[in-house]
Amino acid sequence: MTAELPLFSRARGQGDAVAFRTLDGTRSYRELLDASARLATVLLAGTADLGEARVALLAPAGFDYVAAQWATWRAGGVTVPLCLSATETEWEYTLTDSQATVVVADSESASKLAPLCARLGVRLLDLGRIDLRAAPTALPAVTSERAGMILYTSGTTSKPKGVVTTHANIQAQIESLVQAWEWSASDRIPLFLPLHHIHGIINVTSCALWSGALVEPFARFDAAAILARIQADAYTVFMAVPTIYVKLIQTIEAAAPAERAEIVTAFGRLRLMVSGSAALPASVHEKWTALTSQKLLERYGMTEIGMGLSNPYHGERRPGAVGVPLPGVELRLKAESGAIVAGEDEPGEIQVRGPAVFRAYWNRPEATAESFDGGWFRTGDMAVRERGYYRIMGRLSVDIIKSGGYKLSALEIEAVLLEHPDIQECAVLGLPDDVWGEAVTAVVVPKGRSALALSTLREWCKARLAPYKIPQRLKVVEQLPRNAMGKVTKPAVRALFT
Ligand code: MLC
Ligand code: AMP
Repeated sequence: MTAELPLFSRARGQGDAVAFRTLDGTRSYRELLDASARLATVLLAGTADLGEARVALLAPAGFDYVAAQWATWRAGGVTVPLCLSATETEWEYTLTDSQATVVVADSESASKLAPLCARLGVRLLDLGRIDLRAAPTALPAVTSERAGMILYTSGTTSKPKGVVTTHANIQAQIESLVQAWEWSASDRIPLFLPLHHIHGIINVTSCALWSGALVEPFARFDAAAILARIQADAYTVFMAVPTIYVKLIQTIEAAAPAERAEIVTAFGRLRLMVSGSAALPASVHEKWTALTSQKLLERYGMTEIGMGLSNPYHGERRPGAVGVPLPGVELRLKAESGAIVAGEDEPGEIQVRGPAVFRAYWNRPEATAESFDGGWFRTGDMAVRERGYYRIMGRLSVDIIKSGGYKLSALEIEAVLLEHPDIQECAVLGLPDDVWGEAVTAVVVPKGRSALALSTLREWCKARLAPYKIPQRLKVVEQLPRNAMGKVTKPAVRALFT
């Protein structure tokens, strides 16, 4: 047998252990390896190695999704996960920017993508229709320095950038968490986070499958369905974004007293509950502990670096703090003065180095070069170290919004809003919100006397932006605040709300 990546040799050792469990039954590690080898053979279509060709994936979380991801990696390709709720324009951008040559999709997604793939000349494989009966062929030897994944992340540019990670980066991201949070083959975890971001891909799915654990996928986050499984003691580990904890608290508080007591006791039996992808308000942390007696473990990460900081598995989990560097992560704070922060209580930008840090932004050498400072990745997040633990203070860029754990670019949303026939000018920002962390807010100057309402604007946006990017609030103004140079300044726009 040819040399294979450790993820697959480890899976081989799991044999018939259950990898996925749903209402329809279970699927084993052996089945996952077999299905992915057959699908890899179809992807290869007679060639020896995909040679880092980009294979886009669009399917709900589950066995088929991971079989397609593993097939791509085993055939020597690079996965480009697409967002299930994106618009056709957004899919087109990701497919063309990544120069994907194949899309693998479930039948429902395949029918949505068919016209686009035909127009772009991209091969479309429908997971519901592929004939996987033929025996798998020999698969190429894929070394860990090769690229494995491109994840699109919004940032300080209008269009999302592709973050290229190698198999070695992916492995380092996984191993760091498996070690720190003591993953084992006896773990069971629900998966309800989207699979086009690392929280769902690495922290939940890949860490579980690396460890021989069990994943229970859901088509979407559905509080009632998940709480029923919690009551059935289905899991040992739980990972979510802060918005989900807020929504769970609301659901638990609305439950009848007997059911409520059962749910909170069942949560108390989990061995680990993690929050990340956005700031967990200390009040939510404390409320969760009061309700369930679980101390949430908050950690900090980013698509480009994997996870960087974490409260300890054993030891104090401090509300409002993100703990200390994870295994394998070198981290420093760089002050505005340019000096490296030496002690405590002095803020600086988080910069990270180590084997988990991504290789480059896809086809953007300048953006890649700008994002490194002498080999250290500049996260754009500010933090301070207090009594041994780091605390995130905010972001350097005013144009990045975090809503429900999704990172959004204000510039991207502004560019779309400016296409609206009744909008003259606009500024988009994230305003504090108890449920979403930040709520996407549009401040617009209408053209002439046009009337603009939030409901019609949201409706108009639906064809152009994924649902979570669509403004939740709207303020119509006669003019945007400008500085002496005539430039719109976001802090002044923000001040309109205070
Ligand atoms: C959904 N909506 C959102 C939204 N998600 N609006 C703003 N921000 C969001 N994030 C909209 C829906 O379109 C809908 O609009 C309305 O809100 C209510 O929808 P819902 O169905 O009740 O919401 P729900 O589906 O429950 O979504 C909530 C959520 C989801 C928290 C489950 O946002 C989510 O999966 N977030 C996780 C994102 C993630 O994985 N980020 C990790 C990035 S990696 P309407 O008009 O239809 O009513 C990263 C690195 C790291 O950050 O450190 O991990
Ligand atoms: P993404 O680019 O989607 O991977 O999002 C990464 C960003 O999420 C980071 O740069 C932070 O701004 C934010 N983030 C992740 N975890 C936390 C956390 N625990 N607290 C505050 N912000 C966080």
